[in-house]
Amino acid sequence: MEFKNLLVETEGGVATLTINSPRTMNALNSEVLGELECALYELNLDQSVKAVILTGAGEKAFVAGADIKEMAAKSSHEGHQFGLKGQRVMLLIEKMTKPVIAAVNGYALGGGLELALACDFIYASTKARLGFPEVTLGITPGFGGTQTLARIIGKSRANELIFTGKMITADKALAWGMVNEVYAPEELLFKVRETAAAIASVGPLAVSYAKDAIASGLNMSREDGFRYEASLFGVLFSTEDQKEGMGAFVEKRKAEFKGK
Ligand code: CO8
Repeated sequence: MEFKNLLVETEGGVATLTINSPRTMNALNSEVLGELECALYELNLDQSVKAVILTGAGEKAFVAGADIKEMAAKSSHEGHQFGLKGQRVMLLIEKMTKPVIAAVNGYALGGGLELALACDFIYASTKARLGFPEVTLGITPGFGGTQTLARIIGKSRANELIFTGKMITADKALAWGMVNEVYAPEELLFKVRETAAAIASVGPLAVSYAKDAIASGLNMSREDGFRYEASLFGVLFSTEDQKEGMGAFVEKRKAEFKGK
């Protein structure tokens, strides 16, 4: 499918999805959100894709937020609908059966930071600046940020970031546990691709079930989470991938996983 605001490239089981409207700092308007929903849905169905990288075009921004110019004139009903549309994209990323890694190459603000946080983990460039400036516009985060951030960095740090609207550096985000690694801008995509390729080389069903167990477990009691983990673990023993993975270890050869 052709997109006006996105680039999709796939190589070696890794898809790179680039939001491509650098003149507006890759801001999320209704059209971009609609395209993201379609592209992510398609990538989720594509069995040849084992991991997805999400990044922004240009040198300045990952995504500088929801499109303020589009939002400015919205009615209460339209604002609600817009919020739900953005939340659908965030939830879709979380529910995808393959990992999505955010390569945060510049500003990740408001809806842009919500998008990055919806991914399974974030690598950032030293140029990245992260924050929730919504309060400076008289609104709150609306694509799930108030819910997601505190679960990742804890209530106190989430409060400080959201109440002040300030931006933090990539190093601070690393120290706060929002991003996993920080790299020089010219290294970022190479490093993200390296990690995505490592994920693409292992058992795709195992990765998918692990993603499900970790994400679902966060919304369960520990005991229910243990039970859920055990049931997924059991199901994997009915797959060809488990036979292949363990067989290859015993036969001292590289496993050839089929995702079955
Ligand atoms: N929306 C629309 N346009 C934007 C946005 C944005 N979020 N960010 C940047 N742009 C545009 C600018 O308007 C400018 O366009 P033009 O050249 O036509 O004037 C162009 O991108 C370049 O921007 P700047 O000239 O401002 O570039 P600077 O390098 O000086 O500054 C910043 C970069 C710091 C990123 C600055 O542009 C900025 O502060 N942008 C706004 C950041 C922001 O407030 N983001 C949060 C938006 S609100 C949000 O995301 C809510 C999500 C949930 C919504 C739920 C609804 C219910």
